Parts: sequence; structure tokens; C-alpha cells
Amino acid sequence: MAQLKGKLALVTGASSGIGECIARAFAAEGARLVLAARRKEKLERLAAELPGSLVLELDVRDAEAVTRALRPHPFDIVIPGAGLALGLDPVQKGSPVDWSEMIDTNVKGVLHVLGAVTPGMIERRRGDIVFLGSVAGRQAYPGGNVYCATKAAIRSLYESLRYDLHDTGIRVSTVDPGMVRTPFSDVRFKGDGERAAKVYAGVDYLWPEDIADIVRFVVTRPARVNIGEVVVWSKDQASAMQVARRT
Ligand code: 8X3
Repeated sequence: MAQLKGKLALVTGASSGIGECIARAFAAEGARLVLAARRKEKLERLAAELPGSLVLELDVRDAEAVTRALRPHPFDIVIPGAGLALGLDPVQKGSPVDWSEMIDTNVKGVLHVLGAVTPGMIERRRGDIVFLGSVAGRQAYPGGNVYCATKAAIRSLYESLRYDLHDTGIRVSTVDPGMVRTPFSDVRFKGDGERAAKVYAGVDYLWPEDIADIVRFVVTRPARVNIGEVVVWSKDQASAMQVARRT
């Protein structure tokens, strides 16, 4: 089994949620982490718990900054996880500012990371890229419009990258979760904790640690094995619209 010991892993969006848990899971198996996010203090607190990790204060929307920060590192594993949802309004009531932030972070930000890291990975003829997609990229839902579109874009990028990199030795995967309890909904509802809590009320939702464990599994298969797409639901969630609640 491929081991993580000594591997250099980049996680963007490492300051919270699934990204943070992936960083912890990789570090627990001996990987060296480059932790990237906008919130430096959060990263520094995490880095203090993960010996040998490096903190990169980085806004993935800034293509030049991403290239400058990431190009020098010989990453073995890249998790371009930084992403967010903002709002749950129908398009006719939506905010163009929110749309731009989601598209710039979730799509362009991921592309900036890929543009910066793939040349080195191709030269070294190895590495893992694991996208954090979403069931929202496979199935839209009311008010999900732009967020769902960004995750559909990730699915498409995943597929394209498999073509682009198929003869390079690099493995490309996407892990697409359903309902995971993270600050995701607090961000989506801009700090309205009550509304965020309702999303998960009465549901045996997924934990970010569950997703981190699956990502760890994906990148620790024998080198010949490339797990492509993993769709992960809570047992209570049949679709974006159908969730069993015990309240
Ligand atoms: C998050 C899952 O269903 O809340 O990507 O959009 S969902």
C-alpha cells in the first residue's frame, strides 16, 4: 500500500472543514503538509498541531500569487479544496457579487492551483490530484444554481484532467460528498447560525473526518490503482432534495 510518510501534500482551504480534516488525516500518517488558505491565524493554529507543516496565506483567486507560492514545491499530493457556497436564492434574486466569489474561488481558484502544480508533477511523472466535488455537481437543487454549477464544473474538470494527464503517471480523482457538517452552511447563510443548524437538524449527517478518511484511502492505493469518482452520502440522504429527519 502506498504510504503517506514523507510525502508532500498541498491542501487549499485547509483552515477549516473538510480541508482541515484532510490535513490532519495526512499528517497523522506522516505526510508533510503545505496548508493554504486566506486565514493565516487559523492555519498557524493548525500548523502548531501538525509538526513540520508549512503555512501559506493564499487567496486562490489571485492567479499570480498562486503560481508564485506553489511553483517551488514538489508536491506529491494536491487537494485543491478551497471552495464555498454563498446564498440559496433563486437566480432572479441572486447576488452577482456572490456568484463571482463562488466562480472565482471554486472554479478559477482550482484552475490556478492546477496550472501552478501540474508542470512539476508532470516532470516528476507522479502525484495525486484529488478534487473535492459535491453531489451538488451531479444534481442541482432549488437555489443551488451557481454553487451547483461550480461543482458541475469541477466534475467536468476532473474528467478533462484525466484526459490531459492520462500518460503522465499522475492519478486524478474526485470525492463528491453530500451533506457534511462543517462551517459550509454558516458561510452560505453568512453567519445565520440558526438557519445553518436547520440544514442538519435531525439528520445523521456526514462528518468532515469521514471525507478525509476516504481521501486518505484514495491516495494510499497501490500506484497502479486510480480510484476515479467517489460519491459519498449520509445514510439519511437519498438525493439533494430527499433527506430523512428525526425531529
Ligand atoms: C455541499 C453539499 O448538498 O449542501 O456541497 O450542496 S450540498
